[in-house]
Amino acid sequence: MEFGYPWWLRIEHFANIIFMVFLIRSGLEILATHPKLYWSDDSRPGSEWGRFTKKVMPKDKLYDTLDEEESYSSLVSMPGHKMLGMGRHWHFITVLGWIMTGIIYVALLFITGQYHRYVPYSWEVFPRAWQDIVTYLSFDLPPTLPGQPFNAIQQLSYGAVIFILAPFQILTGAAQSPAIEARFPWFVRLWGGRQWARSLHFFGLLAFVGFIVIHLLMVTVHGFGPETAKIVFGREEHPVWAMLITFAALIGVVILNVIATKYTLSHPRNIQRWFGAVIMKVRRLGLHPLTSRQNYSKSELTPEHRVNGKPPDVDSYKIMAAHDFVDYTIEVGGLVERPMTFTLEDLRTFPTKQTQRVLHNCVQGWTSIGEWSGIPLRQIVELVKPLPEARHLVFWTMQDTERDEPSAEGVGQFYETIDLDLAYHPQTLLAYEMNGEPLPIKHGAPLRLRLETQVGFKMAKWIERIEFVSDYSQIGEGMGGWREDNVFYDQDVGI
Ligand SMILES: Nc1nc2c(c(=O)[nH]1)N[C@H]1C(S)=C(S)[C@@H](COP(=O)(O)O)O[C@H]1N2
Ligand SMILES: [Mo]
Repeated sequence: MEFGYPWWLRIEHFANIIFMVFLIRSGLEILATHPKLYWSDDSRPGSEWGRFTKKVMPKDKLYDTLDEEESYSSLVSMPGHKMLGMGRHWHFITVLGWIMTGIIYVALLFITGQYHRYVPYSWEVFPRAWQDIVTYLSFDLPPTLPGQPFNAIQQLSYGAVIFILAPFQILTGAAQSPAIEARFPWFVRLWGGRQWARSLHFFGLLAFVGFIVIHLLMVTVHGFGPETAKIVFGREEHPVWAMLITFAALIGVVILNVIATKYTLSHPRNIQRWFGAVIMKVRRLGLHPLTSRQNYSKSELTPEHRVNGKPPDVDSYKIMAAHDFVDYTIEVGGLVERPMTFTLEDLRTFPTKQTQRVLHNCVQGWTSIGEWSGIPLRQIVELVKPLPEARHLVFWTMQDTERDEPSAEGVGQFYETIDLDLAYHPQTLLAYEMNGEPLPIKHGAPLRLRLETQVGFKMAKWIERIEFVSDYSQIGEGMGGWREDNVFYDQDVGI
């Protein structure tokens, strides 16, 4: 069999460069929002094994995880400047492209038989690969394997990147999806937990970066002209042209990144709408149908569950809290047959109290495990009877973000929407207790949503009203929630 550099392989190689650059940069943006890595799913402050921030958090006052966020430069991350929403859009849109390219690439490798070049068919290859490293280190070039385009160390490292590292990165990424974690808790455990998966995903990044650096170095060592000729023309010819075309292509990639970054920073809403349309279709198809089946053991509960969002800082709320929320009511209305109002006592005396011990995934990357009790939302929905045109539920909260969290990027009443079918999921809960105690104020007292297949920001705390609507385009900025409106997240976030 003739091993070469067929046209499809060369196109794939170039597409891969573009996708990898965006994946790495947007991945760093996601890291910046919680620049700490842990081994334990508690994400206990101070227990991180790796930190990529200089910020020191106060010990004496309540801070939330938004205060820990870092702003990285656009030179490092995509798009930079604390734009997690945009980082996520770029990461997910490029990962779709990257996976598709990868599938086509691997399929073509097998169809054409080119895959043999990456498979070590004899144990001999391993000692030879070691020999090759020694040869390189003595500034010499190792011989290629008989009948192969590569030497032993090349064969092993290319094979490992394609067949081990790439799938590893996809799987550790998937292990960070709340929907997948909720439906297949064993899959999270397989990696040693959610924070292990996140840390391993980071090691995957380091491995890719290491590979890219050494790969570029080796291309230079072997001869930049002839080597780039293989990947530009398919054979060793016109080395000078090959070099020029390679440089032009690399400059093209840089220009593409500059334009994409500038546009993303200046028109985030457009990116959110365009990329979101694609990403949400994939999420709705793949992740939306998954239902949560979690039940962590009591011993796994996080002693200090992390917090995001600042409670209502207003007398009416504080007085209500001082009276253990006896005056609290929640209104359920909108497009329903029977609008209803419940007191906390009404909810507590519902016969179907449900308790669940679950992993909470903040969009920022931290996790905690908590026990939540309340009533399944499904039962409220069945009581009020949504009209046929009702499609979404809006959760209005008592939090005025301008008043309560002035550092947040946005103003107005915090709200989130969910699709009606999520309201029917078995572990979708209106929770009034946490870890066996009345819900603490910082976790959303007296009532908060628990939605175990979605990212944390959907789980509105301090709820005061639930409204059934046919669509949410007339609410706020029309994107489906306060976070969607102000920081450009997607409305449906199974990952
Ligand atoms: N009203 C309101 N609800 C909110 C938030 C908020 O800022 N305001 N933050 C959300 C986010 S981003 C997360 S991760 C979870 C955190 O829940 P916890 O503080 O109980 O851990 O609450 C969600 N609900
Ligand atoms: Mo969050």
